[in-house]
Amino acid sequence: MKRMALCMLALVLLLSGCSGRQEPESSSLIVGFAQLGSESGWRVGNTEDIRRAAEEAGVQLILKNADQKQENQIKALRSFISLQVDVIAFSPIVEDGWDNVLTEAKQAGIPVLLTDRKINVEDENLFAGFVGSDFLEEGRDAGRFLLQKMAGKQDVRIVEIAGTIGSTPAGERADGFREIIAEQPGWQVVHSVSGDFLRSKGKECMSNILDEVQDIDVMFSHNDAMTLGAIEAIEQAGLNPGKDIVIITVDGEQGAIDLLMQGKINCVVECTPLIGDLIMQLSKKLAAGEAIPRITHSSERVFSEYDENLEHLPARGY
Ligand code: GYE
Repeated sequence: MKRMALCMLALVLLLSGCSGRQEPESSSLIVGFAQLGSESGWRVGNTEDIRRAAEEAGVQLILKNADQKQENQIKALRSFISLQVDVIAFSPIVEDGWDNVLTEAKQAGIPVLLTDRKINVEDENLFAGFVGSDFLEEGRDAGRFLLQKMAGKQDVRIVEIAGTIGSTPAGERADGFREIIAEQPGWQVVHSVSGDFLRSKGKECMSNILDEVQDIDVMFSHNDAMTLGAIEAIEQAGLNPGKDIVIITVDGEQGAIDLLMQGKINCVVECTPLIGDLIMQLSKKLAAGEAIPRITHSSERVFSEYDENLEHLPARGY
């Protein structure tokens, strides 16, 4: 019997050797990833990058897309708990409402990694760490560009097209921006509306605002998708984006960089969705029972009309 088992094992080893393929080291690691939706080019790029990184890292990825609904995301997390995955990673659509399901994950002994957005929970130990952008700094960068662009101007009227209400990027981009422009008492955010990070809503919001007021100096939009929609509305109203209205946007999708080069956008604050490799590295550590940093920020930059050689930028990949 024993001889037979050894022969079988030898045969398996021989066959796997013959295939010439090296099995990835952590092929047994299973990560459940609950994506929040597909609202923007940024998000689609993020999902693709996570799939690519998992494959390259030999991680078995179970990816569920919540189509912009928190209840779907909670359902996905519960299904990962019942499947007993090794690590749960998710990009929370809003900050509140996660205490119960994350308590269940903790009771099941499954470590949780927050990606891209943060949460408010009573017990901070319900998640191991966060990986993503520094949204407060992105808002500050948007404000710093405006200080340079509008230097010396007493009165500046700003429209803000904000992201999803209750989400980390919407809250922190708004706070960071206000922190910087507070230095200028005559500069006011005259309208702030949520376009839910969607191109269609960005267009709708801007066109409603332009029906009411035309003397807008600046639009600060929390993502490129809404910016592209809002620019359509601005052009339909007979105004020149980038000239009549200074346009500041966040993300750095290829479409926004193209409009920056055409002079229709003045400043693009980068927010990278390409965090798949970091997610896989941190997940492997968590699965091995190792500690991870509470916060891992991706590195980012600002692109603006003051940059030279924008045409030599490599393709953005999202
Ligand atoms: O800016 C936006 C996306 O959470 C950082 O979500 C992300 C934001 C990003 O829909 O385009």
